[in-house]
Amino acid sequence: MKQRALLLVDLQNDFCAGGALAVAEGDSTVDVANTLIAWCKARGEAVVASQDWHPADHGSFASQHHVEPFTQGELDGLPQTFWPDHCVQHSEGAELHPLLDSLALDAVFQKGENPDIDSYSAFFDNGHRQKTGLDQWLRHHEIEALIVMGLATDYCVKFTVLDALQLGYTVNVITDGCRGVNIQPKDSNHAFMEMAAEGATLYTLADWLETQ
Ligand code: VGL
Ligand code: ZN
Repeated sequence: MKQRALLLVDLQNDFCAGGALAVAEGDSTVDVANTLIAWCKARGEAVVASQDWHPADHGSFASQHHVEPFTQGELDGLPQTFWPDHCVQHSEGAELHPLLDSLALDAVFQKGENPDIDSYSAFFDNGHRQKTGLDQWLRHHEIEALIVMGLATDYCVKFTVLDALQLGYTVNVITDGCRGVNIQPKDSNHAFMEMAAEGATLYTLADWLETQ
């Protein structure tokens, strides 16, 4: 069996109820995460997380451009959705969800620190110009397969999964551990279809636990 890790994407206060960029039912993913954490730990598998971690003047913030949140524009030559200010470094909104079993995390990889470019994927910025330490860490631990879940389905989960596939990882996505922004109502469905088309395998938590 290939060495495997659980990768929890952006389970942060700002994407949950009351947060600056709250996604519907974002909080409901935390129970799924804690179940998977316990399941992985019991098998000696690694558990890692990503954390959106922006400076207060990040270029993805609508406030920096004096436009309405959720409008489209451009940042450093790339198409960009402008977001409400969110996950500002050291703010409460940037913290991992308080009910997440954070003590179980073997490593946390921050992303989105460069104000000039957004960084949805836990592996690279949106221009694939810079890498986080995630790929190195996984290689160092000889991990070849991932279980991925988190927030938000249509942005950070999707781009993390697509990059992981491109980097050669086997990727399993736990769909009920994900929730999306859904600027367009079907964005999350389309994101799951795209992940599957590129080679990810989709499971509900129940299916995963039953079939492994
Ligand atoms: C995310 C929008 C902006 C995410 C992060 O975690 O999916 N989405 N920053
Ligand atoms: Zn962000």
